[in-house]
Amino acid sequence: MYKLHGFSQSGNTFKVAFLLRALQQPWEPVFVDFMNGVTRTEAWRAQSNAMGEVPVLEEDGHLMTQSALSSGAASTTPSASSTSTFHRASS
Ligand SMILES: N[C@@H](CCC(=O)N[C@@H](CS)C(=O)NCC(=O)O)C(=O)O
Repeated sequence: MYKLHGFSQSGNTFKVAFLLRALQQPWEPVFVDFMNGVTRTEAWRAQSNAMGEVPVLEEDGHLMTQSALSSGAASTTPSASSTSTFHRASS
């Protein structure tokens, strides 16, 4: 199941959540306390997103960033039967 790290006021998080719903993929939200600066910590940059941003989409422990890329990749995925709905930038 996908885990979407972000927060509800984030338009970039919303884009990915919208896509997951549209593709009928099971997912769960993981709240990131953006307003209190979590994404600007060294820990966040080291463990989640070196850019210091949300959203981060997690699948089986693999982290994906950049909402537009995941949306674009999914829109060009030829079949819903693919192993993964999202293409991974690092594989
Ligand atoms: N290109 C990134 C942009 C993500 C982005 O800008 N997210 C905002 C929240 S909606 C953020 O984390 N900004 C970091 C900051 O303002 O410190 C994407 O599409 O995922």
